[in-house]
Amino acid sequence: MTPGEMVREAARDGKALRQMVGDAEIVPLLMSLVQLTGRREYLDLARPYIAGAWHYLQTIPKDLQRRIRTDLVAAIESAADDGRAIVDQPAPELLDDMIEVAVGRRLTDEYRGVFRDETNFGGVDNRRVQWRHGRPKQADDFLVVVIGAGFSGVAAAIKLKEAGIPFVVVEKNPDVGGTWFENTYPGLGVDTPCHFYSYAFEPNAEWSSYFAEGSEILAYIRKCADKHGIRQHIRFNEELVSAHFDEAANRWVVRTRGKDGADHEIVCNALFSGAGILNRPMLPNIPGRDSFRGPAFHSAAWDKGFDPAGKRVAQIGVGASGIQIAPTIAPVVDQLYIFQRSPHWVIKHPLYHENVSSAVRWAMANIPFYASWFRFRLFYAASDGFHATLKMDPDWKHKAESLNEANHKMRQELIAAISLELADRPDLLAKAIPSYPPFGKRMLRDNNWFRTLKRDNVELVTEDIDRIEADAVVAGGKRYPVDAIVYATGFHASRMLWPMDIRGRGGVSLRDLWGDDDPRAHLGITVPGFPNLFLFYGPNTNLAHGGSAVFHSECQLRYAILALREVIEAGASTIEVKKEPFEAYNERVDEAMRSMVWSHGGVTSWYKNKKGRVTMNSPWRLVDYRNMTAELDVENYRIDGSDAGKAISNEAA
Ligand code: N01
Repeated sequence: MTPGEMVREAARDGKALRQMVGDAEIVPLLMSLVQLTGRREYLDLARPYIAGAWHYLQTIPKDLQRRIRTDLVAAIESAADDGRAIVDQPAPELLDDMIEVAVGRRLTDEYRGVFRDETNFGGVDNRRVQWRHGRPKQADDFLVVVIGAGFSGVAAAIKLKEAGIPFVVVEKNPDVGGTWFENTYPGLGVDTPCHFYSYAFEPNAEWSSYFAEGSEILAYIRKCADKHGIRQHIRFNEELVSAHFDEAANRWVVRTRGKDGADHEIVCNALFSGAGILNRPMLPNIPGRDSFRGPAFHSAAWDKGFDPAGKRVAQIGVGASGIQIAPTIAPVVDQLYIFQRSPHWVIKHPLYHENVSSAVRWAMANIPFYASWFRFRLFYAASDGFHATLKMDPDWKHKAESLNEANHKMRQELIAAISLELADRPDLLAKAIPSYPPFGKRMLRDNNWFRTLKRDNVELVTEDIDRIEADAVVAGGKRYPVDAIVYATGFHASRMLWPMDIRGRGGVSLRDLWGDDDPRAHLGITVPGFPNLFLFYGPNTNLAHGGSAVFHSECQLRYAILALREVIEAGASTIEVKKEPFEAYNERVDEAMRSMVWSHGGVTSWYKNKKGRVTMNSPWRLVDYRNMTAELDVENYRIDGSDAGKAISNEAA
């Protein structure tokens, strides 16, 4: 709906309008009011009471809240009555002030672009790439193969369709969703606020909670795929096995394998990888693993027929998956042994289990700009705010345990919170506090974790696992008899795109270039020698300070489509990043990473490869990465070949 349609709709039922505005969140309401009226004085009145972008960080007095709510109802009714056009974009200075009040901090100009991308004012997708002179005819003869129909692949399909570039998606599963389709473990959910962990171009007013369960996220991805009509472009149950670049033809030749074992070939111009990095389960090399006789499975391949009730279960691993599984199954199992190799930092979040009220959901759907401000506030709250505190201060005295004053303060606060939780269990306290600085490994949300550890039927085992036997896990010389084993042991993330065999110019494969675990790409997206190959969630693009992988995907996708626009409009065949900028970018990444927490010597994590290089994470703030990828740095690319008259069959699309 346009803002005009929204006000007319909202004003139709005055009683509902008053009631919902009476209960919805005050700061997004305030922003809607300022935007509808253009009156800045409300900002000045509220500014002193907003300390941050989470809603619990505002203390706007009740009488001021009443005034904002009453005036907003009046503004909506008057806009509906006089039918005047509503201005989508506030003037730049007013917008800067609004952003400052909304997030409780003055943001620099560099955030204006992110704001435009994320807020979608008036339903406009500001990341959308437009053809410069209308869609060129040669776009008909172009074909993109997208690997995977997870969050990135579905977005890629939607955006390629919108641009009118033919494509086909190859998906190994029978449905869309990627990791959200594959993971079905008990307690599955997201720990990034889902109003931000969703496409900016497809806001969802219906999220039932701030941090949705896995099934709701999967339903959202399915809904987006259906709404945009992309299912008919997806070849389900077909896995991409290999792809090689045919230099004579300037084409990618893709081989896929169906569930029936039959191989297929697709010839295409460009390859988009939405394969992700968290979908090849890693089982630990523990002696005797195969000798176990009971059910044993990875968290990402949960045995749906397994009923944990009354069983003795071993859970190996306490990462983001493990911390969701244990609290969910502990109440029903007979005994749960949790094997922890090293502790994670675990933090409480006041909204982690909170539902979104019906008034807020109504406001998102019916009050102009409300949803945009709601999203932007969450974007800021969950992203760059912490970044500066994750850099090592070279003069810091407590280098082993923290990085700088702010990080140290956070450490102390976390220890205080854990100590409170485990005050009556000093044995657990000693095992629960990590020695490395907060944020070194992925920060985990407290999902009743410490309470779970204290249960009578739960034991936290921190001795090294010696071996697995037919009916037990043996650790530190002690046998723990179990009926089932859950491996919450993570993924082969560093082995990016494995086990696919992707070969570029000269038959060189990504494995030749990257080795087993040292992936690199320009901006995490393009690789020299691999023309027209674009990676989403590629090297050094995982977000570990905060933020959302979906945000990065949308940045990468825009960049990839900008690159295709360059090739297609020029009537060329290929675009390929040059070696020098690729190397220079990776040097910049490594240089920036050296001072970030993830490089800390005391941390082991899936972010680092065997040599200790951080290959997974982005060292940048979200705003930096957005601004680096918002335009194509065309000078860093070679655009070659003429495709005139060389149309390929794109029947596959
Ligand atoms: O995997 P992990 P995950 N013996 O690699 C332990 C995303 N995600 O599936 O820390 C014993 O984090 C390992 O121990 P250690 C998110 O990005 C998000 O949990 O290496 N233990 C660790 O405890 C996340 O970061 C969400 O010492 C062994 C655990 O197994 C990523 O996915 C939910 C071992 C692995 O933890 C991966 O998370 C779930 C061995 N041989 C996942 N090998 C949400 O948004 C490994 N371990 C909520």
